Amino acid sequence: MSESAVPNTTTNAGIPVASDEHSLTVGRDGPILLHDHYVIEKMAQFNRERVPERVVHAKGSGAYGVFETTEDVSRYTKATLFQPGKRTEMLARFSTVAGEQGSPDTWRDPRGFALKFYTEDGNYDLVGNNTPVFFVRDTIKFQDFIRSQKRRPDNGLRDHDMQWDFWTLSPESAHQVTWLMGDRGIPRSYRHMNGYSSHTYLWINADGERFWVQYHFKTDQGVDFLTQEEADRLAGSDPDLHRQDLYEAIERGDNPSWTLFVQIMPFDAAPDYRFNPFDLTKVWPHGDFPLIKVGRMTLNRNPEDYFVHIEQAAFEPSNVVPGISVSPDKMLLGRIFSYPDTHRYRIGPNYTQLPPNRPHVPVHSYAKDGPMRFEPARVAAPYAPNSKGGPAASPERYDDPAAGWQTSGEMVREAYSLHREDDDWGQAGTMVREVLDDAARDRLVSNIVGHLLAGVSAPVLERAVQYWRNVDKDLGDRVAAGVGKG
Ligand code: HDE
Repeated sequence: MSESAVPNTTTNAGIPVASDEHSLTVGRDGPILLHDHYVIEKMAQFNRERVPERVVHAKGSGAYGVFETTEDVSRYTKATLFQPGKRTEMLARFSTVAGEQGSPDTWRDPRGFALKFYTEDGNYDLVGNNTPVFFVRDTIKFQDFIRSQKRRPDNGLRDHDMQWDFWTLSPESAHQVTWLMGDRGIPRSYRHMNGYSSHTYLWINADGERFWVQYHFKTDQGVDFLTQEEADRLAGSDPDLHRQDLYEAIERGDNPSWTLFVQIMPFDAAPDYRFNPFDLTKVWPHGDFPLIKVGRMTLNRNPEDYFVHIEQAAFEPSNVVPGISVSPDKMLLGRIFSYPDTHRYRIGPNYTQLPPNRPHVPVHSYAKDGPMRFEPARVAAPYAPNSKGGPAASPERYDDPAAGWQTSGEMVREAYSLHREDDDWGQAGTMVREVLDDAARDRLVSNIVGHLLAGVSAPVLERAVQYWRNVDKDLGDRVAAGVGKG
């Protein structure tokens, strides 16, 4: 063996190869030989390097870290990761939504805020966004919504007319579009944005008492944004800005952190609350349910391989652990199906064995075989029940995490029942009038006008003006003047 400190290149089977530069040929100038299996391996492997990109949230970045529960919220949940003093290893992936893998990080878009906690009861995933609300409130409209934001089938171009056509025909989008067109629509970096569960979830304490909960991860770096002009410039000069920023901050030990707060609603308060608490287009004003501190997440380790750890990361709202359950939010319930389904297609049915997805606790599942399976099934018999000492589920030990509330009624296709103050424009208008200051309102008008002038025409443009007048009369008038419809 050579004295060199540099290891010899090998094939994927570990066999030393003779050249990095020359294929095996018949004579110096002769044809390449089919039995040069190393060159074949290189070409074949290359052709298979890509897995399908995520159908949404394709461009992302992530890092590992730790979540520490600094406060005592045990009276609301028995989830092990939220018990006082508990430290739980975790993975975070941040993303843009509508663009593709190579899209600039600074395009106006919501940002994904996906977290995986490797708890002692298995993986807990909280797959949220940097906004507390969403564009639609029923799963059945999600695919249409996304198609309106992506590329046209005829020319492969993105099209603002299509985006506003959908939004203006879907008034429930107004709250989220107000967020999107405002400063939060382009964060300065992934480190400078908050993360939200967006959905309402259920927490269950050790006595079986239940609470509705909303999560808010507040950035300890401070919320900061890019103006449209800055973002447009950076999209050209530095399309991977946010990926680079996150990576470099962690490399230099400037570990970003977020403080987790929750809003807690007593279980029985839901039916009479002034807003439908399961409608994803609504927030719970903090005056109604104040923020309660829980702990802090800190990202402190870059993945050693982007593809292995971030591209193959598979987050799924179906991963809830004892002490946490889902709510009757029609979007959340749709997502419970959708995420494991997309993972099976995108990275294969044994995706939970991949490094970022592997739980940090032993798996006692009866799953068996399938493509790319490398973990032996560690069960005494491949079926349940069995009398061979295999794992056995016991309702006495664990409640069903997917259960937690009761329901009854006719089967219907109808909107949520309206609560006292439910409508599509109210919370968006409150945000414009009471949350934004004058400068932020000016930027909102200018962002909306700029977006509308980039390809939106009649009749969509007229509808867009009316949409903003419905949110806030003054805002709508300013938008109308800006697009020449005043
Ligand atoms: Fe997603 N979403 N989504 N989504 N979503 C995906 O899953 C879907 C929704 C969110 O960093 C996909 O693995 C449906 C809301 C994030 O890997 C897919 C509905 C929120 C990520 C999918 C929604 C999100 C995704 C694509 C409506 C915030 C990136 C690839 C019912 C609360 C996760 C994948 C990561 C990714 C489906 C709505 C957040 C297709 C059907 C609401 C952060 O399964």
